[in-house]
Amino acid sequence: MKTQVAIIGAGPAGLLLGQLLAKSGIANIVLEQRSPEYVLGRIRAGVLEQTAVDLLDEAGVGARMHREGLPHDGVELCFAGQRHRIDLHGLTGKRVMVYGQTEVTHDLMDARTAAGLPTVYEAQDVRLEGFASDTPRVHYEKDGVTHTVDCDFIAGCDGFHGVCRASVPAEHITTHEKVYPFGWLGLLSDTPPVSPELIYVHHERGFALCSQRSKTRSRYYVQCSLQDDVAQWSDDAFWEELKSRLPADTAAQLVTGASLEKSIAPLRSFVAEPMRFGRLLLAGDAAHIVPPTGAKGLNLAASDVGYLWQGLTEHYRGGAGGLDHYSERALARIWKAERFSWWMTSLMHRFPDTGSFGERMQQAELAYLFGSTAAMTVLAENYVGLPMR
Ligand code: RFL
Ligand code: PHB
Repeated sequence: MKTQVAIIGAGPAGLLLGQLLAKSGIANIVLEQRSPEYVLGRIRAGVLEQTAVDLLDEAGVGARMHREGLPHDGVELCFAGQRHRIDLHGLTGKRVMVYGQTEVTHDLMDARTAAGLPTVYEAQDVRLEGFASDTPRVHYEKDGVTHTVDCDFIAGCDGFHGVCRASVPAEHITTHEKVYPFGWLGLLSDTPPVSPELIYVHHERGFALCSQRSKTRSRYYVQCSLQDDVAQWSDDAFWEELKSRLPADTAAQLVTGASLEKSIAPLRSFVAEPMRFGRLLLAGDAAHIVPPTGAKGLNLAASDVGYLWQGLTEHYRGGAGGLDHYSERALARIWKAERFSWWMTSLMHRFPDTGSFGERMQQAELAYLFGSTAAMTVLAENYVGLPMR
């Protein structure tokens, strides 16, 4: 078959790009190696910046998000047993939207089906060819048959472990990486959130996060060892560990219940540069990873897609330059979000080598933060998301 843009990966980046391109009259196909059920079963992000909300609206998939999502005006940080609120809206005039990645993906999948746009799930052995030329191709296997897609561009939206970045010859790509010596153990439950806003907790036993998906569904995390096996963590052990890291009055209000999902995520900072290789364009986790502490991963995937959509639209309208600046524009925003996510992670977690000096530095930084409107504004403007330039 022939199309204009072959999109690899049906995560939020691939599906959002497909929807926006279709809106601009640009033909596209999405090739995804997993089943739709598998894609929807991954429990990931929960916080959307206004920029991501605007792009979902632009793609015409925002209706349920505005009905069911929870706008949050603030966020809390807890240290030395004290909860402190950052007034996001008061400090920046902006807020964030709590709406799960699962729901975003669901809405995008439904819109793609309703628009009759071609999507191939369980596309195996995707291979890229000729992206250094003007006539790239993608090959894949489905039900034992090999298929070929001739296209103008390949959009690599296939996540950190995908085939697109891996297809770039090593001499054309530079990577930067930091791996953190701990993970996050997450638990999802049908219990009301312990507090109306998110609470990020600094504690000597390790970091914890109280998040949510709705007024009746909660998502909690505790920092854990990378050697931990999720099977060793009973629900009771999780709740006990979480309570031990919360202030006593907050722990007393925590409603516990059976887990719907429990998993361990490693933490990593990673950037690949550039993001364009001839007619292959990377977007989202395929090009960069942030530790989840700043809630930036899904939001960066959305802003990459925003820049890519603008670039491809300009290209097809005959305007020069849009795609030439894609990588540079996207990376300028990515590096700032990498910095913020690394900073929040460094501030809030217990590291093996934190020691008493490191602990005092974290305490001093947190004490400074809550004594300074300037410092709180810096945190708030990064948390709600920097503007797309
Ligand atoms: P995805 O979601 O990984 O989707 C990539 C898709 O590509 C498919 N694929 C392939 N398809 C065809 N052929 C191949 N060879 C393929 N290889 C892979 C995969 O099956 C998949 O469907 O990447 P995308 O679209 O770039 O989206 C990125 C986001 O998923 C990610 O950044 C966020 O989930 C990160 N993240 C968070 N981001 C936020 O903005 N706010 C948060 O609150 C937040 N919390 C989180 C997070 C990530 C977490 N984990 C588990 C990593 C919390 C956690 C715990
Ligand atoms: C989540 O709800 O999964 C979540 C929220 C905020 C974060 C990370 C994850 O920083």
